[in-house]
Amino acid sequence: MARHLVTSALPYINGVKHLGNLVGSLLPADVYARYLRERGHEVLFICATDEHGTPAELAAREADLPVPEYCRRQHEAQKAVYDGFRLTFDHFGRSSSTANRELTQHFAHRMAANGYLAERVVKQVYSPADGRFLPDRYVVGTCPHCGYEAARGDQCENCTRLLDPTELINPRSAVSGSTDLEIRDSHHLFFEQSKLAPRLREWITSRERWPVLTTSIALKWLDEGLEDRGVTRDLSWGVPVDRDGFEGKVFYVWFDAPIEYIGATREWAELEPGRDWESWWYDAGDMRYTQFMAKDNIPFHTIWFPGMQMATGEPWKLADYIKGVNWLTYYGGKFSTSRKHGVFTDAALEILPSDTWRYFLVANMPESDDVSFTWELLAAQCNKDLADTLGNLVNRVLAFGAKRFGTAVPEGGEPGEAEHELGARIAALVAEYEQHLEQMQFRKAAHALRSLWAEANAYLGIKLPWTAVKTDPADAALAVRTAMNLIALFGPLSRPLIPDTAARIDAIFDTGEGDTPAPWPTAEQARALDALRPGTPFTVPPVLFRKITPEDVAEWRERFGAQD
Ligand code: B3M
Ligand code: ZN
Repeated sequence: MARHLVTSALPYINGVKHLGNLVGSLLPADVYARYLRERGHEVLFICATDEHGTPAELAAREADLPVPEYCRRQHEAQKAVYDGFRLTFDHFGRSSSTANRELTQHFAHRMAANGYLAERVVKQVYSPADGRFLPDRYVVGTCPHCGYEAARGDQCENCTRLLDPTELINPRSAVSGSTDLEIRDSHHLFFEQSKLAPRLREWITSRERWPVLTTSIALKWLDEGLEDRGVTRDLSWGVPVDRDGFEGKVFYVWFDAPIEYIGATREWAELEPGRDWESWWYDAGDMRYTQFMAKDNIPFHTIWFPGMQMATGEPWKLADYIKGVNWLTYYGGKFSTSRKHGVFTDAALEILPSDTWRYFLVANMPESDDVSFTWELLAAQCNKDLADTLGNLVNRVLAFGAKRFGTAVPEGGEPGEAEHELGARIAALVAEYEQHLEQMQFRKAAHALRSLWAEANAYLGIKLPWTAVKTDPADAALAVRTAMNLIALFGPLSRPLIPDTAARIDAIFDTGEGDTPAPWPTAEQARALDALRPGTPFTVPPVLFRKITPEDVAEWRERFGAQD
């Protein structure tokens, strides 16, 4: 069994996130972490809120709160939502922690000592109307590369290129809209990442089986040439730069944010004696580190952060695998936090159980391309897969079993060809499912899980115990027992995707193990389908998934502003 570190990209602090953030990093990371734990690996699953930078400052001002208080509240609000989605972080930290401040300052010292941070005077945008220097992303204008008119000064959302605000055509202040912008001098630290380009290229090209999306974005960046980038800002909210002449300046949010993966691990370790964070990060050759993120974050994780780690000259653990995904769109348009377009995670939990969301989002993960979310698709797929294929199966089998044979797994009948063939197919599907989860092919994993549920229905469709019971009760009992065994397998197998439902399935059969969840089945158990002994008491659970009605769809379209 191996040790695994799993991190999800850190959600930014300025408000509850939308479904795109969930599907892009948090959820796949959780499914993977859960799967690894099921298979007996030691897992540390780390996430945190990314709290620095101007958007936090501005959101706090809008909420009329001091920034630290705003961040504290928003952290708690996000944490509650992630608990609602059953995300099993070992620690959900905060990039504003002391641990992260110390690590960030340490990184900067090491990078400077090794000649990767250079001091430069830069021309910076100053807005007299706003009375402040404008951070990059608060200067907006036309992208010089693709012509997108609402490009931000740090990055063009349209073509994903990193920008410098002075490159923008027709720049204006995003705070006040003022076009009266001055250029003033300010001194800053620059990360000379181009010096690391050969090492980064060698690292990226030697990675095995990375997703094409990840590698292609990383190589595109290297091919275009790495530019030195400023890592300090004229702001008050952030990690202070502890260097002479830098009083009043802080590190750029993208400098301290990835370091918070380490910071949060240290926060986790500080919570209990005996935990150590260094073995996960420093000289941690024996451990496998997997990162999850949406595609806009890929450059920061394939180039920027590993470059920072290399530049320290210290043996920080680099990612072994970077899973990047495309966008989930809302009716083909952008989910947008700022424009309040699409479904927010807190609202999502108000209308449907978390398992419904988890299943749908995993089954439609934008792995090979962008995927468009629609309420119609959600309703159709969840009704079919969750309510019918799984939910109905469970209820039908248990209700019928209870009625005809009593509330214990029935005995009688001898497994024959139908059961042997079924066992072979189930074992093969379980192996396929495991492989997809291991390789983080989430859509395929959801497909395999759904196929497992469907096998149970197909088997019952052949055996028809509801009618067979009149002519051949032993064979009907065999069919019911076999179906119950399948249902029992669906508990552990469904756990990474739909943990609440899995727990309800686990609770159906009283195997004498108390509250201990059923273990992940071995290949042999999947094939034999007889782990559940005759006589095992069971209860008939209430309906697992209620159907989504056309009225629901109409209401949600209205509430969340769907447009075709
Ligand atoms: N907070 C993602 C974003 O807000 C950013 C990820 C940081 S990961 C170190 O778009
Ligand atoms: Zn552009």
